[in-house]
Amino acid sequence: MLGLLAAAGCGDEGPTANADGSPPPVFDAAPRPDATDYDGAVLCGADYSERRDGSNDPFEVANGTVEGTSLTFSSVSVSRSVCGNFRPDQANDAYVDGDFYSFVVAGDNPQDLRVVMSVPDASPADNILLRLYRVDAGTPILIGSARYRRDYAMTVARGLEQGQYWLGAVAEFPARETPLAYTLELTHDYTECAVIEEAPDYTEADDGGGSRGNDTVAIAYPEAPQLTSLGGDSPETTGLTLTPQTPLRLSGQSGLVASAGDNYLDRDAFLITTAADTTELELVLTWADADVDLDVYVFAPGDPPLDHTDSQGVGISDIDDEVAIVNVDPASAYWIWVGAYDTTAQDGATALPMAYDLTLCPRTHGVSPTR
Ligand SMILES: [Ca+2]
Ligand SMILES: [Ca+2]
Ligand SMILES: [Ca+2]
Ligand SMILES: [Ca+2]
Repeated sequence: MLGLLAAAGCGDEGPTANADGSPPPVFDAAPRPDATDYDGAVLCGADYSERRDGSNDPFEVANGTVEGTSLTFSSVSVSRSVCGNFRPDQANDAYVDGDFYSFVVAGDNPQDLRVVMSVPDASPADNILLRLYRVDAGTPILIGSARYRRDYAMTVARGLEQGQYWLGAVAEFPARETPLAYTLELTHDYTECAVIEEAPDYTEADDGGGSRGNDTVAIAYPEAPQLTSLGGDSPETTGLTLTPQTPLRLSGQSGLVASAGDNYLDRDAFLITTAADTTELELVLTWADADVDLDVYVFAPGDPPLDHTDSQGVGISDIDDEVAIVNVDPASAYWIWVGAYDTTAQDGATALPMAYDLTLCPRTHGVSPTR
């Protein structure tokens, strides 16, 4: 379905350190009227600390440029960290504060990168986003995006080739009264979610002859996902609980049906519950190599505009084997949804109906699974 999102408004690399090693000049914009005058320096013990808040946003700030960190990530890196502040005096029309940092992936071997944002003083009222971009010929391409939920935001990007990348830390409205400190940590992704070959733990059963029995959610881009207007459809009741280190397999069939008005053909929803210690979920959707583009989403039950899959980034693509790693709450119900993207106007989706498998790997976030 969606291709990678090209972001506009990029600028040149920010200033690097002076020859004597001292910090680069600060190009902060003039303070806004009535803005609280915060000290721009951030001291947090990370490998790199934010230095020029007023100009480190190439997207929404005039003459803004990405803040160069000089950080390199390679196969010998243990971890790299960046810290900064969301500052209310940085607010613009789009959001409260956007901080963008560049770093380099080095070496001949592709890197599996896991970026985790922590904001110790965040409250549920804060709207915080984590972004990851690959820079291609000077243009930043969004390859990962995640919303801060409960106590972390995370995006995982595998197989990163050497080159320049950007991190983005964005605080949306409402603005706080005071700055909010955050840390971004880059580590090697250590997880694995192997496709299950054994018999499925649950097989789609309630779609009916017309493949509409379990649709439940419609997605018409760029609108947020919504309940279908079909009436009478409901998610498959799998009865399954997602327990850390216990992968499960769901199987289904994407039927040969026309669109009901949105961007998808057959849509299949499955109701599933997380265990008390499940706080991260990886999903691997597989199907035969043929002319069908399947996508997977994770929604709050009954509330599809609340899409937990916003972290999938590169997972939203037209390549086979969709992979998504999402932040989930413990002991909570979710709707897991598989849809066939409608490419019939381009004479596509010719391989329907198509059987698919969904391997679900639940984890406790931050706890290393056996590899
Ligand atoms: Ca900023
Ligand atoms: Ca900032
Ligand atoms: Ca189906
Ligand atoms: Ca269906």
